[in-house]
Amino acid sequence: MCAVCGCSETKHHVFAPARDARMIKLEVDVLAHNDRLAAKNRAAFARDRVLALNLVSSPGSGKTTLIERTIRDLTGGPEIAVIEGDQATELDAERIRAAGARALQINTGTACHLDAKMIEGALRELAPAPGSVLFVENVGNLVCPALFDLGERAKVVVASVTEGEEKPLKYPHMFKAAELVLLNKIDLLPYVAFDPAAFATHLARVHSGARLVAVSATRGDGMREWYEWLRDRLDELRG
Ligand SMILES: Nc1nc2c(ncn2[C@@H]2O[C@H](COP(=O)(O)OP(=O)(O)OP(=O)(O)O)[C@@H](O)[C@H]2O)c(=O)[nH]1
Ligand SMILES: [Mg+2]
Repeated sequence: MCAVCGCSETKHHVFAPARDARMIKLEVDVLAHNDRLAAKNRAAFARDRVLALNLVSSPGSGKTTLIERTIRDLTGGPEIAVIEGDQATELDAERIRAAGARALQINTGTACHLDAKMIEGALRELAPAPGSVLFVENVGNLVCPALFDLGERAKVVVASVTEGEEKPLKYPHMFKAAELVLLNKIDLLPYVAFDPAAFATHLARVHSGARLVAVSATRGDGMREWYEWLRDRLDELRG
């Protein structure tokens, strides 16, 4: 019998063994080291008045599509540069360049997230212009990128209506870390079982301070509100 819930399945509840104290210490050290580098990146962004935003999501929620549209719609506005994070390929960086912005691709190999050191190296190469917007598209993953500060001004979660409205409850760390949540692909609402009101309730439960904007990066819904949010953040930075 399962020792946890009493069901008849002996292997129903399998927990990871308690982690060795040395492993936890290593994890704390890695994060502390990352935080120190992130503070350096943050100071560099502040000095150059670069608005750095860390876009995080599960794979395929529409981060690159949203950035592509933003670049095209804001042509003539603030300069936009992009750091792309993927385990492999240059595909997203190529899409960004085709949309008209400078982009640098980081391939993380087996790693599931970008870290502050990778951003520090990328900044040397990309050198975003003073007063510009820097989008960092993180590796598609709702878990690890929540832990790693990159020095960004804010994390922006791009969720989508094809992922299920319970995601804020299942991945609370990511949604807690986000200042803004863009709920993408709302053009698909007629075709999927997704309850936007329930999503908003779940988000408010894990992070009442997060702003929620419903968008469609392909059809254009809600993009004006996203651009207003961006302009407000740029105005804050310029003082
Ligand atoms: N219907 C619809 N499809 C969308 C929307 N935004 C993105 N897509 C589609 O979703 C798929 C994934 O989009 P991407 O922009 O590549 O997603 P991503 O988050 O960058 O993906 P990864 O970088 O692999 O994590 C593509 O087929 C897009 O065309 C949207 O607003 N509506
Ligand atoms: Mg992408």
